Amino acid sequence: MELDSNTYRRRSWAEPWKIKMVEHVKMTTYEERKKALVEAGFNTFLLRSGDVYIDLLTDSGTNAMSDRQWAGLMLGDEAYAGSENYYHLEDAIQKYYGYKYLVPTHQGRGAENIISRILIKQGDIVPGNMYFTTTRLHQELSGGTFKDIIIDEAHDPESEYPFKGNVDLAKLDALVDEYGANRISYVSIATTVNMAGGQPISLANLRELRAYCLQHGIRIIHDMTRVAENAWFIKQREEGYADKSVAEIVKEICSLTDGATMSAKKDALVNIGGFLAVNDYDIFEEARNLVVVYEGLHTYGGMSGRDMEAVAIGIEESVQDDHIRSRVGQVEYLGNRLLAHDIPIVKPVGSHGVFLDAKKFLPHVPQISFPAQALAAAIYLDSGIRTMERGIVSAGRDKLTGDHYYPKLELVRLTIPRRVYTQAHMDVVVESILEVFDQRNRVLGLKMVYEPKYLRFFQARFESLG
Ligand code: P70
Repeated sequence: MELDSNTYRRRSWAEPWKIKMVEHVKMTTYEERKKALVEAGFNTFLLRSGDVYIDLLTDSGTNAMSDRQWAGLMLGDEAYAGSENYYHLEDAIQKYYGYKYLVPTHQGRGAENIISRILIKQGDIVPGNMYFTTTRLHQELSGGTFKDIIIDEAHDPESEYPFKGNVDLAKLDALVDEYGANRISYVSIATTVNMAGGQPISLANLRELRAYCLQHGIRIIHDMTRVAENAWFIKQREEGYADKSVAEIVKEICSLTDGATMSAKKDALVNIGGFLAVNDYDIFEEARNLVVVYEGLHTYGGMSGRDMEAVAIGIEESVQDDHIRSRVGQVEYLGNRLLAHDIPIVKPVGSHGVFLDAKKFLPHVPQISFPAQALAAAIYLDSGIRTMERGIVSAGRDKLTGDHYYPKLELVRLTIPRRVYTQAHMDVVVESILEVFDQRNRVLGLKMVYEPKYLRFFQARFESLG
């Protein structure tokens, strides 16, 4: 029998790897989970991971490294200065992202601190495609004020717009009119937009933004934490990109920006690491000087040599079409199964997780009783699955009025670590969400009893209202 040449083409998003080593996970009883949850003050960040069955808290630093990355660890050059691995990382960043200069940091927020200190002056405005918690805090600590210029669709969980990470240029233009371009430190662009549900920006929008910014002399600083995932959506959804590789699209995105902060703990498939990358030599020089104050010498930042080696290899693996197809495919599998049961989630399904719409899931819980926090607690109680609140607790307080921000999006994030869980794990997650949905009227909301000053969601404590 003659088989046509397409017969062996891979049709499913099935993983392009097999498992060489396993880590056992623990199943717990309802009583054990209840005790752990109360001890954690109903905050999933405060649970011990030993009490967690499937950990969907974050995709940050929770990735499984490849055999090549583990082998790379053995090539760690732990010289204090001028480590070989630094140069390998620099090569990878130049080759795959196209940025000229590298300043390594211990993780993303280290890079955010440095770039904010360099570019933001007291009283400046920093527009961006939705806030991110650590990014906005560093902007504020440097004297800036973040302004959201993302399109309105991004704040609507029901909108199926394919590029909900896009910038509304009219919103940016209004800020330029009001404050003047010289009070705008830079435009902060994230790929993908975490707080909107892992939603991408299109290249057409980024190109338009670039033209506007060049005209007004405004820089674009790229939060490239999930840039390969953003590139995958461009390949799927944007006209003219279907035949381009993810690697090509990633490079094109980066070329439209002036510099980037990176948490390598996501896209780049490692457990720790990050960097600042810029094209302007003067900014590089200042950053290279500041990094020795906050992170470490400029050839390691906060990373060991072996960490830098793993990041360099991870960057290369992260832009392979097969890898990204399966990574996003798994997230879409989970999202589509939940949608089939009419569970309210942010649409379209995002790149790094599925986001439950807690306002719709628990319509009887007012936002001030922290519905997303309460829902994350209920899911843990049901099954030991750990998720993360991304709503009013994460949004924090207005630094001027002291009142809570009341974000439109009140979400619970089911974040999928890369190369870690199987399709059967995703099925168990669906079972648990369906169970909690059936019993949703029993979830009554929470009261905050301890509130830290900075990034309160990490350590806040709650009590149940019933
Ligand atoms: C998450 C993690 C980190 C992150 C990010 C974007 C778009 C910068 C960073 C900072 C970890 C996290 C951080 C704050 C609150 C909850 C969780 N996101 N930009 O789980 O990078 O963590 O390396 O300093 O997503 O989404 P880093």
